Amino acid sequence: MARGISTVIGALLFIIVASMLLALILRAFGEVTLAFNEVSNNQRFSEERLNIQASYGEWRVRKASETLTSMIVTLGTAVTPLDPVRLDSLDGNTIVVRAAPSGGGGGGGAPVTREMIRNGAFDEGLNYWGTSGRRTWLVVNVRGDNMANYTDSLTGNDNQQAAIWQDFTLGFTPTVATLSFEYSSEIVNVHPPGQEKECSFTLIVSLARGGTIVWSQTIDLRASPSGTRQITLPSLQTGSYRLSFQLLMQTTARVNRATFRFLLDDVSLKASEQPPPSAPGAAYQLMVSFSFTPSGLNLRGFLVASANSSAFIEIYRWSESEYGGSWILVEKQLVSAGVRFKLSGFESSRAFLLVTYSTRGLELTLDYLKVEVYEMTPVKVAVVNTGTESVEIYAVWLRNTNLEVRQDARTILTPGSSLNVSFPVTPSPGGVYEVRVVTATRTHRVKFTAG
Ligand SMILES: [Ca+2]
Ligand SMILES: [Ca+2]
Repeated sequence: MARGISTVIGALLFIIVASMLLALILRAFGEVTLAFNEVSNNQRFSEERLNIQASYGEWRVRKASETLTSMIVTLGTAVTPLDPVRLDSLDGNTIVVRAAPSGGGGGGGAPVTREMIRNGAFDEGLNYWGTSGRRTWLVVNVRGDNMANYTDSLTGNDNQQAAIWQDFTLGFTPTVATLSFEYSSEIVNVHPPGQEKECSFTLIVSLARGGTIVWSQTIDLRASPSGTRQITLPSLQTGSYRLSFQLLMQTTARVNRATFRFLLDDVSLKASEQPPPSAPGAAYQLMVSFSFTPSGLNLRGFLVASANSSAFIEIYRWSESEYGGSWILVEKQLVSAGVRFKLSGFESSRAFLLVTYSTRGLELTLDYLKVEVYEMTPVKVAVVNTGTESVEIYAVWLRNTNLEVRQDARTILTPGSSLNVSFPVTPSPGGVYEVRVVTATRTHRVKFTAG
């Protein structure tokens, strides 16, 4: 009986020891396979990893007087001059606007006509005008009248161009828009004499909206060397515009030389605006429209103001759609008398409306308009080694359909370190670019759209 028991205990002990041994063997095997897997995983994932980032723009602070192209009191009156310089800093030098009593032409009254071109008579030199051409555009005084002048002398079989333009923003949809200007031109000192017919001199007047030409007229300056033009433009929408006068000058091989002269004056683009309807029940109303220069890609900022009595202040911004567009309320504040407030709802808009209505008379004091414009800068590329192995970098490329710039960079990037490469290329807004980073083992590609 006792022997039987000890045999059973012995058998049990054997089973326990045997299973422990088996477990040990299995575990050791498991560790080996695990370690083996890790080695093979490491080999698979030790491929280089780079984080590539391109920067191509930055926010720049611009003065209100540089960016604000127009400030128009649509309802109400200006108490001080509407000089944007007054909004350049928070210094107590302010613009004051007063709400107008409703009913006095508040809703649906006669259209108000506004001049969109600044310095169209050239009495302030070439202020607000942009120019191009191999010669310099000048302002000359002809019998007491200032006008813009371009003069160029061509040799035979020559072809030259020049242009003068002005940008403006239409902060409203005009009921009618009229362009007028005066010009005169001549071709002189033609050699051999009498070969004027071998010269061609053309003026192209055009209006572009957001870079797309919406209207243009070509004038043959040999057939019509001078004149005054008044043109009713096709219906225009709110937006950023450029009015251009482009000169094309050409000579054939029969001409040895010829001088082309052009004068431009009294440029005007008048747009008529229908006043907005009155707010129901409001005794006093104020509406001021602001338009910014189209330069730059995006815009942000704020307006600091105060009111002499408690009032609702609203900011509307223009929203365009494929069907047209409308003003959309983006900010509404209830402000207290004499307490400064900040309006920022106009961000990323080219034009905005400030609207208040109240039961009492109201004056708004505007002191500071902070404006930052997002502008394109030369491309900078940052390459960071986010892998676990060092990476040898040979070169960094910047490419698109028109350009290919290579920067040599014989560098070994250890894990975590970075390389910065600058390109002398300022991207064009909306352009698609590719950055290629060439390493000892492969080429990394990253695409970006500027703007
Ligand atoms: Ca003039
Ligand atoms: Ca100020």
